[in-house]
Amino acid sequence: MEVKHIKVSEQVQQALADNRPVVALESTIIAHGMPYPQNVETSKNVESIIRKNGAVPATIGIIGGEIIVGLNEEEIEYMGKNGRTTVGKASRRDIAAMVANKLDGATTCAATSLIADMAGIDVFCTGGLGGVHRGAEHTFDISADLDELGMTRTMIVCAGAKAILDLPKTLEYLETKGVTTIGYGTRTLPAFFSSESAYHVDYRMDTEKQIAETFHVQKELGIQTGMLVCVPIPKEYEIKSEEINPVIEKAVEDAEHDGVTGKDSTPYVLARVKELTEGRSLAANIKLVYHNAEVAAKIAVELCKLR
Ligand code: PSU
Ligand code: MN
Repeated sequence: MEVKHIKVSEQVQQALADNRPVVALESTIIAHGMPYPQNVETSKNVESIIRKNGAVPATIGIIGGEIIVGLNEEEIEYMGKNGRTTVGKASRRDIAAMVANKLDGATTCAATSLIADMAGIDVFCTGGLGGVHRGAEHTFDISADLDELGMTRTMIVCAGAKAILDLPKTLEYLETKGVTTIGYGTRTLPAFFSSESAYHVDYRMDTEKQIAETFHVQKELGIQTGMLVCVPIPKEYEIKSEEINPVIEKAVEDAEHDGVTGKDSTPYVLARVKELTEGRSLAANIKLVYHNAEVAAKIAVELCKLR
């Protein structure tokens, strides 16, 4: 399918035309979510894990106003190196402005799932989803990721939401938007660094096939919402909530103290948590993304069998 302003790489185009599995990946995690050069290295490894599990990776970003689905190695390097300078953070609201003004943008979960849908890709894999921020009753800070899930038919595979967010409010909001939340092998909502939280997802599903079938039925019914699949971080890499939550609280306080708001809030808190844990949070973040990539690729493989 051809969409104006979107360049789909040849590999991805071919895979889609042949009904072979494709997994979309975001670039905000590269440009703003992790430091260089670990970001670029992680992104390359994620792509190779997706390939090993039978799917074609399609990392999405905007360079010089061109929306690219399937960034090549050079382009990923460019995103990873320039995240703090020229490459902005692109959510739904930013896409047209960046394209028209020939800017660089790293796409968030919201923008990536929207562009994936435009390109005909069903499954999108990331680390953590944005959500309702703590104190949202005062700041109104609710990630556009949640509304996007409510209106775009992409499946997002992630490790749940970070405890920098208000998890119960995030779940309430998803319910309001009509988004099904699925726990991969778990009934509790994974909390990113920790494999469990005190809150429940809607459904526990233990196989990729079950998840693919559910998504397929939703599409057959023409229900115009996304679906959220939460994969717990493997136990051996998790940081227990007793340990990580006080760190997160400190990072959120520091953000408030420094007057950080809006789109700068998430990257600030992520970087601060990394400093405070002396890099342990980054190591856990990388491991969970690898695991998500494996699960997402397997779901994409199962989905192709249903079409
Ligand atoms: N959470 C993470 N790592 C990330 C992000 C969220 O653990 O890199 C990024 C994702 O791209 C997500 C975005 O879509 O931050 C959400 O930002 P905001 O809260 O400003 O909507
Ligand atoms: Mn926000």
